[in-house]
Order: sequence, then C-alpha cells, then structure tokens
Amino acid sequence: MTERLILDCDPGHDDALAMILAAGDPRVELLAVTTCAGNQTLPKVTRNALAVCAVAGIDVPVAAGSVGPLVRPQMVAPEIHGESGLDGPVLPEATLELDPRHAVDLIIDVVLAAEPGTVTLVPTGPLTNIALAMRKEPAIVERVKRVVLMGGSYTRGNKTPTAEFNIAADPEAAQAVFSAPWPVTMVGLDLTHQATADTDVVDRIKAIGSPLSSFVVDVLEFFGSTYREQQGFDAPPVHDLCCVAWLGDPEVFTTREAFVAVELTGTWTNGMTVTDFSGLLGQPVNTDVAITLDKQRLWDMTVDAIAALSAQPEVAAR
Ligand code: PIR
Ligand code: CA
Repeated sequence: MTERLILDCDPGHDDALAMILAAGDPRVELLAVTTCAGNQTLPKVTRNALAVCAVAGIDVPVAAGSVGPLVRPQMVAPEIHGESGLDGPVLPEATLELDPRHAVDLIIDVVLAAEPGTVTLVPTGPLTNIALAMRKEPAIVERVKRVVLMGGSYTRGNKTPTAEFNIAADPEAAQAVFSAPWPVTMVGLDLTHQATADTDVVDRIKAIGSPLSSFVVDVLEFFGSTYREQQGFDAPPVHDLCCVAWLGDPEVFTTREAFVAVELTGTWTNGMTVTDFSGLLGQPVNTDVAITLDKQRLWDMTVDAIAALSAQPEVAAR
C-alpha cells in the first residue's frame, strides 16, 4: 500500500528535497503540491515549486495558496534561503502550468475525491493553508488520514529561543491544526536537527551524475553555507525531508505521544509548541512527537529516490 500525500510547502531548500523524495520514493504517492508564503513570499515559493517540478520531472497539480499568516505580520527567512527562497541552483523555467484553484480548494478537492482515511497532509511551511482548508470544509478533518507536519520543537526554537519558524510564522493556524481531532505527527527541530546532509551524503548524491543530482548538490551547498554562517552548523539539517521519509518508512524515526499546544499569548514565548509528555497539564494526548532519527535510512532512501528520478528519460535529458 502506498502512502498518498499532499505536500503543502514553501520551497525552500529542504522543501525542495521533500518534493523530490515524495516524487521518487515508490512507497509514497504525491497527489498535489500546494504553496504557502513562508521562507519567502508566495510568488517566489510558488515559482520555486514549479522549478523543482521541472528539474525532477514531477507532474502533479500545483496550486498557490495563502499570501501571509492569519493574524500576524508576515515573516520570511532570506538569511537562510536567500532572496529567491531557493538561492544556489540555477532555477529552470516552469514546465507545468499552475493549477487555477487556490491551494485551499485543491486540498479540499483532493481529500474529498479520495476514499476516506487514505490521504495524508504533509505541511512543511506555516500552517495557514491547512487551517483555512479546515475552516472552509470541516469535513476534511475526519477524512484525512493524518497530518505529518514539520514544525515546532520540544526543546528549543530557531526563530526565537522557544519557537520554530513554521509555527512562529502563523501560530494561530498552527494551534487550529494541533487542536483539531485528526492524528497529528509533529516533526520538530529536535528530530530534524539530526537530519544533516554531511559531506559523505553530498558525495553520494554527486556520484549519481545527473542534472537532477547536480541541482540537489547545489541546493545542499547553498543551504550548508547559510547554516554554517548563520547557525554555526557543520552541515545543513534537511528538516522537511524527514516528514516524507517517515511516510515511506515509519522506521525512519521513533515517536512519543504528547499533548501539544501553541503559545499564543506569551511575552517571550509566542509560537512555542508546549509539549507535555507526562500529562502534567491534564490534557488528552493530541500528537505523536518525532524523537530519534535513523539517519542512514533517511539518506539511503533519499539517494535512491534521486537516482530513480534521474533515470526517467525526461529528467535525464535536462
Ligand atoms: C529553516 C526554515 C526557516 C528558517 C530557518 N532558520 C531554517 C524553514 C524550513 O523550510 C523548514 O520547513 C522550517 N522552516 C524549519 O524551521
Ligand atoms: Ca519549509
């Protein structure tokens, strides 16, 4: 049984890798890509999504969504992802036409058209589109199989000491998603900071020797340079990739149940994902929290997916 997913993203270097794994791993089926303002503005991240589709030979509906958060002023991350949102590689012209629907409508249409319980939502940017889709068509909440989101953390943040960027960017949307009665998996920084693309990984990808593999190498090299300069990392953590990897192979990370709520009224802690593993708050469990990564599995499946896509005639010819 393949895991069918909608990727709601803000590409974004690690979002680009998530798209590529979703298209190239035989255990998952990518149904649609939707975009949300996050790492950069909506036009930029949408253009980047189309460029990744072109270089990877991805042919699924792609729709643009929310231009900004529900309540708060917009936040972007040029210091990590550059002015384009995907600086580093040369971005090819789009080969796909953008779907005319708003991302929210594409998400609703795909979920309602599928058998109940068969579609997983994978948000890897701010949760604005997902929250709006829930409000526009509440029936999706019981029809979606699960939400596997990159965001939050139970230890420390990257936007503030306590808040991770995707949650900090739209905390009200995030709280709506965590508190809805669908299964949620939180793939936060505690997990994704284990998912670094070390030099041996970059070398394995380089060795594939295709236009797609050199695109991925350029993505990882730019991401590595900003993570080195801005965050003092030796190698870049490829956050969003982990969500898709877990759908293809649930052994890629372990999880633990917790109650998670988003801080919306803190003086210094807005956007913090308060994570209660031991029931101290007396609230029911609402989230599976990602804990420990099997890094070897993650990179083996990613290298395989890049190689598989590279072997497609239209990808090899680029
Ligand atoms: C990564 C991101 C934003 C800011 C920084 N500093 C680093 C993006 C990634 O695309 C990922 O989805 C998430 N937001 C990690 O915080
Ligand atoms: Ca992202």
